[in-house]
Amino acid sequence: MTPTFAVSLDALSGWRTTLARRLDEASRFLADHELVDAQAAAQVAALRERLGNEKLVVAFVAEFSRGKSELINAIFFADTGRRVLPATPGRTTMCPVELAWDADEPASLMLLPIETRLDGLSLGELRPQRRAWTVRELQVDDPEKLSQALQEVTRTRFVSQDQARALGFWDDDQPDDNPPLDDAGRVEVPAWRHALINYPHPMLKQGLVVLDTPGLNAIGAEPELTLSLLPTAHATVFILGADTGVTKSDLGVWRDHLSAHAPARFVVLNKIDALLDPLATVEQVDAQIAAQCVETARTLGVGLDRVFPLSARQALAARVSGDERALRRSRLPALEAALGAQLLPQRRQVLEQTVLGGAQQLETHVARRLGDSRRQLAEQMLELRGLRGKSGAKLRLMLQRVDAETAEFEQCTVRLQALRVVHSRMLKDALVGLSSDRLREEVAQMQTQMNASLLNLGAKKAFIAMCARLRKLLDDAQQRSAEIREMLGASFIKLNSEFGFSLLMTQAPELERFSAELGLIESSYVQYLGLTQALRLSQPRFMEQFRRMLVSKLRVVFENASAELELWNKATSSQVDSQLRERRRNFRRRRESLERVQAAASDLELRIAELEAQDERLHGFLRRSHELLEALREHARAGPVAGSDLISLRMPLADEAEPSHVPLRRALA
Ligand SMILES: Nc1nc2c(ncn2[C@@H]2O[C@H](COP(=O)(O)OP(=O)(O)OP(=O)(O)O)[C@@H](O)[C@H]2O)c(=O)[nH]1
Ligand SMILES: [Mg+2]
Repeated sequence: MTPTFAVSLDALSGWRTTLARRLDEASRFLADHELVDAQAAAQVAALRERLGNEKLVVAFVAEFSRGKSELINAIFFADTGRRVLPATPGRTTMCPVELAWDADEPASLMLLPIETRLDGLSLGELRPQRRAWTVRELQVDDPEKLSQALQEVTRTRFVSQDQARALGFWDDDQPDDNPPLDDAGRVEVPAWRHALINYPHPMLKQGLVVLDTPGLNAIGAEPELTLSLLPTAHATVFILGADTGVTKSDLGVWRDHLSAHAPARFVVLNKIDALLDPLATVEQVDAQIAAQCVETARTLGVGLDRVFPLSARQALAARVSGDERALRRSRLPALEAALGAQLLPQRRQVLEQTVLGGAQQLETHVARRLGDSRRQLAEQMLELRGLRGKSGAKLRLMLQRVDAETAEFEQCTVRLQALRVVHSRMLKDALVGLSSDRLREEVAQMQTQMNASLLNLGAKKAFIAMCARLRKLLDDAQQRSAEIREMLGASFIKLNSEFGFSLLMTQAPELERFSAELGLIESSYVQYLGLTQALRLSQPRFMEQFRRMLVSKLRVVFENASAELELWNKATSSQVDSQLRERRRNFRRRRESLERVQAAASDLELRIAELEAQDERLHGFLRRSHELLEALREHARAGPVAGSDLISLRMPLADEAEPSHVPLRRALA
């Protein structure tokens, strides 16, 4: 049997937890023994953060009343024994509702008042501003109270026409789409702009985020929802009513918001229970459902395997009463299985690659660090062994040689200084194109072009032109980082041969990933600009909101690209610093051991034995780091296993099997 979505999600999350634990074990060992520098430690921390906070967003999108909320109830909340999200006639979800779990916060409902639209701040900017939100604690163990509290997402208010216009719910140019007026001439608008439900549901605890949306064709839909939340969702479930078929407005929602995100779209033909007909046989009804699925797939241009006929209402009722047969009849399990089969392998692959790459980098880092230390130990041993039976005069000569070699080595500092100057200038040049100032300039230029065109009809063109300029900036940065790599590579070869460094050039960061992200933003915004809604951009308030949202999205891409470039450069130059430090320490050590041997000849054998023991210990560190990182990689490659027992996968903890608990520096003391 195909595992259900919940079981697959469970397996994924169990896998992630184990990966995080293995990474913790490895990184604890590396830190305890000082086998990583600050840069590598930062990389470990970033990887750890990703493993812990990975989110999986599933959005439910449809016209009004197709059964989005009911379907979410059936998939996620049936265990409460009742309907939790409002989904009965007349209880329309008025604002986007995000369900997630953040263990650092109490279970709560956070509501953003609709008036916040007037300030022009985007949802992204308002998210961290707690004061902007109305917070209600949720009583999760009382389903009745819980469901009562959540009724809040259906709340509306009546405002004057002018206020409605200012809030974006009234458009004089599109009178047909405007909401009806009450007797006093007032307009009914949503009370809230966005709702966040922090709820300790097992699936939400595992990093799932569920997005319930209000009917999208409605005038006044939040641009942030269509431009930011939907395009970044990992899967989108589009819902139709079997009783209504694909209506014109359903098609509008599909075309405007979903047609661009092909790989993770699911189409649900809900309410198949409404097709039951006392005068028809079961087979006849089934044939009718099948025919409707074919028709739907054809109209929307998706594969038939993407269309899922079901009844959310029956599924919820069946789950609440624990009736397995009725649940199968509702046909919900097929959708859940498909969601699991689509999403989880994709997530798994991303995480696996991240972990494998991270572990490999760490291992290279550790091997290099330990390799350097061991090489230096070997040199010292060779030198001391050569002293066996040597006279005092010979010892003095050797001391002089160490001093001469030290002086010769110190000449590298001038060269390193010059290298640093060139490197930092090149880096600065590479980063300037990714700066936020530069980004702002580009957006400002786009805006000037948009404003110059009549009714913003040239908006799309100006936007596409700006994206092309931004892509060029990313390409330039990539080109410059290749130049940096070339320059450093050539210098490293010289430094290695002239001064005995073992500097290693790593791959320059790939900025293509950021170009791809830019492409994603471009395609979702182009879609938006192409809509009839684009006319709304002629309203200054919407234009401002659009600009802010765009800038905040682009800033993330550029900041990440710039951070990655900087990190790589830092890691590369910190390699030089740490080797320089290590080499100096080594010269000092050589001098000290010669001095000690000079003081008492009997110390010689003792010192040699000490060095041998140190080397043995370092070898043990190397072996153990390899074991720990290999265990991490192996687990990453194995992937999630449904129903796996985490305990049985347990590796011995670092302290149980490790040769000794001594940091690298002390091991060498
Ligand atoms: N017969 C039948 N009715 C259903 C089914 N699913 C939902 N409904 C009903 O359809 C109506 C709308 O359901 P909701 O879940 O509120 O729909 P929605 O898409 O969230 O609607 P909005 O929040 O208004 O956008 C409610 O009266 C539900 O009880 C179903 O599978 N069969
Ligand atoms: Mg709803």
